[in-house]
Amino acid sequence: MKLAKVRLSDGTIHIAKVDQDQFYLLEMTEVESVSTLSDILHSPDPKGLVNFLQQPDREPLTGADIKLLAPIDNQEVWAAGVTYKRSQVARMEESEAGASHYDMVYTAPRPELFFKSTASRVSGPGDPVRVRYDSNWSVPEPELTLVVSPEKKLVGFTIGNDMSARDIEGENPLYLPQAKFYNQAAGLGPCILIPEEPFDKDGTKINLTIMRDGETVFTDETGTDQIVREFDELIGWLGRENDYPDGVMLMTGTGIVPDDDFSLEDGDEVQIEISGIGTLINPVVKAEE
Ligand code: DO4
Ligand code: MG
Repeated sequence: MKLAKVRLSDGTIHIAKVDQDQFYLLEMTEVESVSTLSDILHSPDPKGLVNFLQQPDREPLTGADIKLLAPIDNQEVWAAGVTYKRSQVARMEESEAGASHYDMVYTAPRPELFFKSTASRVSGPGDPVRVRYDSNWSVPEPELTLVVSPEKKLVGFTIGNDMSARDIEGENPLYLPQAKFYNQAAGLGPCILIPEEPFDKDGTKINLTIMRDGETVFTDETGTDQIVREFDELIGWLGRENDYPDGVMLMTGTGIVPDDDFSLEDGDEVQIEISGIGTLINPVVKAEE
C-alpha cells in the first residue's frame, strides 16, 4: 500500500492512498485522533486504518489534480553513511586526510549516522534541491529511506536524496554537517510504501539518472542487497540514547556515486527510481554567491 501527502488547487492538504497513479483521498475526520500522515503511520495498524478512512464512493484524483508534497510531518531526518562499498571507496578517494575513517566505519560495529534535515528543509517531488553556492563539487545520493515510528518500529519506506557537497566534506571530514545539512539538501517522496509483504531487500533496485538540457549526463543502478547493514541494525543504533517523539526518517546510504569529474549544475534534473516505490524527481538550483 502506498500513501501520499497532496495539496489540491484550493490549497487544502490531504493524505491519499495511491493505486496505479490514482489518488484516493482519505476522510481524516472519521477518527478524532487521526489528522496527519504521521497519525496513520504511527498507528498500530496503518493499513487497516487507511482502508477504514477510504471512502468507497469517492472518485479518485489523477496526478493533474494534485501537487505531491514531501511525505513528512515533523519527523527528524537522519542518514546512514558508508553502508555500500561504492560509498566507502568514493569517500576514501575524496578525502586523503579522512580515508582511514571511512575505511573503518564500513566494517565497524557502530555505523556512521548523522543528522540530515529538519522537515521544513526537505524538498518534495518537483521542488528544487540545492547545491550550496560555496560548493563546486556536489552530487545527489539516491537512498532508500526508512520510515520509523516513535516506538522505533520500521513502518514504511520512501525515496531519499542526500544531497552532498563532496568538496566541503573532502576538504575536512569535520565539515560533514556543512556538506550535508543546509536548505533544500534533502529530497523525499513521492510516496510512502507500507509493504504488504516483507521488504524485498535482495531484489529492490535503485536507479539514479541526471538530466541536463534534455540529455542524460549520468545514469547508474544499484540494489539494496548491496547494503552492508540490516535495517533493524541501523534503527537500533539510531535509537540508542535517542528518542523521536514525532518519528524519524532514516536514509540508508548511497550505493551510487558519480565519477569524480561530475558535479551537479543549476538547471539539472535528478531522477531517483526505487522499484516498488516510484520515482522522485527534483530540479537542481544553485544560487550565485
Ligand atoms: O561519510 C559521509 C557520508 C556518507 C554518505 O552519506 C553515504 O554513504 O551515503
Ligand atoms: Mg548519503
